[in-house]
Amino acid sequence: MSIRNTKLDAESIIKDAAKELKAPARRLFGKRILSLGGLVMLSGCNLTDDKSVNAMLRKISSFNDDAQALLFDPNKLAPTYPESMITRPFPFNAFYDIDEVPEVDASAYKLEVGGRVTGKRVWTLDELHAMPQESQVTRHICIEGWSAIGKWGGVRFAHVLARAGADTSAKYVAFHCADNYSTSIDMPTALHAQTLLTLTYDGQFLPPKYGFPMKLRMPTKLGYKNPKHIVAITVTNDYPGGYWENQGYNWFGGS
Ligand SMILES: Nc1nc2c(c(=O)[nH]1)N[C@H]1C(S)=C(S)[C@@H](COP(=O)(O)O)O[C@H]1N2
Ligand SMILES: [Mo]
Repeated sequence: MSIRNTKLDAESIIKDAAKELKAPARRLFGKRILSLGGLVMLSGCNLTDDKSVNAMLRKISSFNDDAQALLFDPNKLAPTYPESMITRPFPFNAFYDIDEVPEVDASAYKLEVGGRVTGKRVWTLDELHAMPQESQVTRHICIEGWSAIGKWGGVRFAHVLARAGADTSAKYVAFHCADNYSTSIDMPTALHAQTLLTLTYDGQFLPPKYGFPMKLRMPTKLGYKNPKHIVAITVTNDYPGGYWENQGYNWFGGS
């Protein structure tokens, strides 16, 4: 957002706020909110200087997360597609180039589940493969402006959480990855029927570029919320943030 030296520029404040206020929240308030008066009312901020404008934008942004969470229907399924529509080759994306994809050693690998859990905390890949497997053909949407249809297979994340004895009244599930990527999601999405801890891509073990040994796949969330190379999962009430979320991407990240 631009620096204002002398007087506050109402038009640019409204433009910035509109950007923060993504579609679901905008639907809640209609067009009325997009006046300076409406923003003052919603945020309780005075907007007398740049500092208060920034505080207002931060509030609007977290309000947007809250509104998305409120509007999230845990029983609504994302669209699925026939296998003939799979995008080939499926794109690779990460915060680094493809030649820097981490190599995770399958035999030494252990998944750690911690935080608010009372059950199984350390998992091998074999144990995950031994659980009932499901697959889905869904659309992955990246915030950078591309989308692609792919086929992932794995274990329902709700089943993993159940065996881990997770406190499903906790707010967040956080993920730490072998490449030091991180993200976190809301519990209703973690328990959604299409949220899979995937071990395969298109019928093969997940190749390194798509996140070996596992990627959490959620067709209800944007690409950056879908962590690859997961090594640790934490159930928590403390807001965990994430790699892109800490740089300003919307935390809820619904698609
Ligand atoms: N560990 C890890 N997970 C990640 C990322 C990453 O850089 N590291 N990038 C995210 C983003 S922005 C996208 S679009 C998808 C890309 O997944 P793909 O390579 O299977 O297409 O992974 C997501 N998960
Ligand atoms: Mo992305």
